[in-house]
This record gives sequence, C-alpha cells and structure tokens, in this order.
Amino acid sequence: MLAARWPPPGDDSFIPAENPYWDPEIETMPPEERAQLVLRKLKAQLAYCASNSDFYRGRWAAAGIDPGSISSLDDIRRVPILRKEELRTEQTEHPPFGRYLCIPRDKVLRIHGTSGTTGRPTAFGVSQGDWQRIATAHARIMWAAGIRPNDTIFIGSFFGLYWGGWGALIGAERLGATCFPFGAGVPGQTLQAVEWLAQMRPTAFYGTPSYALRIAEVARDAGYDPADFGIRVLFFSGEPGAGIPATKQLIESTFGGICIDMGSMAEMSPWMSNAECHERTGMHLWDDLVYTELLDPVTEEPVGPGEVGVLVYTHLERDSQPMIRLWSGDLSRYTDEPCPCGRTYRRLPDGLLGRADDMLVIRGENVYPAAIEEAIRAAGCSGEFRVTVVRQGALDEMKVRTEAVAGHSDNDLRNSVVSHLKKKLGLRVEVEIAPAGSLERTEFKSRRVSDERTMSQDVQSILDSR
Ligand code: 8LH
Repeated sequence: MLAARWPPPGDDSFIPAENPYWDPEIETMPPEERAQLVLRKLKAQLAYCASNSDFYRGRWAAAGIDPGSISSLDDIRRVPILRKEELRTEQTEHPPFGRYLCIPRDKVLRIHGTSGTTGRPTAFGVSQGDWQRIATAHARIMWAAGIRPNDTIFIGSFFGLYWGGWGALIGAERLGATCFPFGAGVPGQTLQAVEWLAQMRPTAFYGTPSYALRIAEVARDAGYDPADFGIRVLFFSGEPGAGIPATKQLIESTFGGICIDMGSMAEMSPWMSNAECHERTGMHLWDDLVYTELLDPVTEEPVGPGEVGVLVYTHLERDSQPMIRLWSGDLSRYTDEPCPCGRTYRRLPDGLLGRADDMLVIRGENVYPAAIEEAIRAAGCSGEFRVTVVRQGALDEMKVRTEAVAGHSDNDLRNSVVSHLKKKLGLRVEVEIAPAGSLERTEFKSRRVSDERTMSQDVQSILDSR
C-alpha cells in the first residue's frame, strides 16, 4: 500500500489474510523502486521538520542546507548528522522535549524516556498518530517474524519509560494477537513468569536474550523444561544475543522456538525497523519506515557491503519527534544478497557488532563484544559470564569468568573457552570457572564486558572527537 498521504494514516485496521507478507508490494519491490519511495518519504519528512521545528530549521540554516534541494538519497549526506548529546543539550536548553518536538505540547499522547543512567535522561513525546504508526509498523515486522493473530505473546519486559515492552505490546495489539504483558523487574517475578508460562502456554515471547536465558534457568530449578512451554517464536531487542549465532542456537535449543533479533534505538521508534524475518538471516533494514545509512566511523562516508560502519537512522513517517540522521554509535555490516523470505531489504547478517565506544582494541586487534560472546557460548557456556580486559605490564590481558555447566568438568570447559577465543579472536585468555548460578543475572540489558585499561578512555576520546 503506497500511501499517497504523508504521514500515512496510522489508524488503519488492515490485517492481511494468510500471506507471508503484510505488505507484499513494499516488502518485495526491487530495491531501486524502493529507493524512489524512500526518497519521496524523505522529502516529505524533511519539509515537515523544516516547517515545524526551530531546532531543525536552525541547524540546517547554519549548515547552509535547503531541505527542498534534496533530490536523491545521496543528497542526504549534506544534512548534518545528529548526535544524542545534541538532543540532551537541546532538551536542557528548551525543556522538556526540545524544539524538535514538532507538535503542540497538548498533542503529546505518551511520554517515554531513557533511563538516564549515563547523563540527563531524554524525554520522548509521542503523538497519537505516531503511536498508531509505530503499532502498525511493528505489527508488519512481527508478521514477518511469523507471528499471527492466533498467537499469544508473553511480554517479559518493563512497562515504564522504556520503549521495548510497549513497542512489542502495541505491535501485538495491532496484529490482533492475544497480549500477555507480564512485565519484569519485580522481586520474585521470574518464578511467577515460569509458572504463568507453564500454565498459559503463550506461543510467542518478547524480552531481552539475557532475561529469556534467566527464565530458562529458573524454570529448570523449579522442575520445568522450558521447551515444554510451547513457545514458537521468541523475539528480542535491547542488547546483543539474538544475533550472535551460538547464543541464538542456545535460545532455540532451550525453548524449542525460533529466535528473532530486532532493535535499533528508543529515539528511532518504530525500533523494530531493524528486524529479522522468520528465516533468521540477519536483521532486515526496513528502509521504507526508517532510512538507514552505514557510515565509516571516522570519515563518515558510506561503507559498502561487508564493511563495518556505524548505523545512522532517519525517520520517514514521524510527526512528533522525528530524528534526521541520528548517529547510533552501533557498528554493523550489511549485505544486499537476497534473503530466502523474498523481502528485498538489505540485511545485517552479523546483527549489531557492538557500540563503537564498546569496541575493544586488544593487542592491536579490533574486538567486538558480540564476537567474544559468540566464542564463549560456542565453547559450551550456557550460564552467565563476565569478561574483563586489563593491562598487565605492557600487555593487554583478557580474563573470562564463567560458570560451571552440569555434565562438563571445569577443566574441559576452561580449555574449550580458551581454544574458542583463541580461534575466534586470536587472543590468549585467563579463564576462571565460578560455581553455577553465582554471577549476577539481569532482567534487562546485561553488561558483560568491561575494559579496565586506561587506554579505553583514550580510544573513547578519539571516537568522541570525531
Ligand atoms: C542492541 C540490539 C540488538 C538494541 N543487538 N544491541 O529494544 C529496542 C529499543 C527500545 C532499545 O533498546 O532502545 P535503547 O534503550 O535506546 O537502546 C538502544 C541500544 O541498545 C542500541 O543503540 C544498541 O546498542 C542496543 N541494542 N537492540 C545488539 N538487537
């Protein structure tokens, strides 16, 4: 459905008849044709921002850009890149939403926000139209993951300011599925989750990969086999895991359902605009919803297929707080090879490799946190793990703490981690096996890798200065 109106109406009640695609025309069109559609939407989005936002008007005038002169997708490179710090500064100077709120204050339907653990929290003001458009976009993408109206979707995620759980909920509602907004984060709730999963037998699950694995552990301790819950589709966002082959496989073998990777950033809602289909060949870039560039972290020039770049996102149908060229800091690679699902979107076959500021340089090698997790999981570690990088004398050393696994001797597990990391990263590691269940778990996003060298700050400041 190539909506003639911009932004497209969000209150559409359409649900496809049984069909692999929600919108076959857009999802399978030749990429060149989609580029024309994206360009049309981009021009409308830019014109809208120029008419409704002093913030965008001011920055584009300062950069000497007339958004009306954008006549190709390449031209977007003339538009200044936007960074999260600029959004924070704008909200400090023009509270509470910043002048990139393009609707009157009394038209804000929902307020969401970041947790603010690393600085001033960012406030999200969302219009009714955007809320509905996000719901429809998410329903379409969840459809591609194989979710249907007869599914029951268990949402094991916080219902507060965080967008993750809400995004899954409104997509599920729009798709006509049965929603089960279980939540997360209340003491004792994980055991309750297990009991409800066993009783209600939902067919789909949303949360973070860490939390799904935590639920599986608690289930086993309580005498349940998570594979007996009957979950067909598990979809995730918020952290690496679902895009890491060994972790994906661990989740699939634990629950017996397919594991789907999704997620961009809260600011970019519909955050499912990076999302795998049921074929699980890497997240598709749903470019007709959010246009995504991959740029070299240093030169900010576009990278080609297979090259590592930072994802930079542009909304194409937001009227409340549109983001134009938001620098995510997340590194990835894309391919334009076809996917067996028949969708013609580019894909991120390795998921998100990690944030540019989390990338470690160890003895001259670039090491992505996702690659560390891949090696540790492939070594057979099904419990929690922690990785610390320290400098000993002149040398960088990586230390891994992971947990004992039933049926494996600590020594075998240790050797397996050492050899997988050596093979994957070419690094020598020191491995300690802690008792099963002894490392702290999370119900949200885990932070498993920490860099205790002072050099990481140097790298950070180089990246920040670019
Ligand atoms: C990811 C992934 C992923 C997000 N693989 N890293 O959950 C989606 C939205 C709501 C979200 O988490 O937004 P938030 O809190 O702004 O965090 C965004 C960051 O989370 C993003 O920049 C990534 O670093 C990370 N993330 N989904 C790996 N599938």
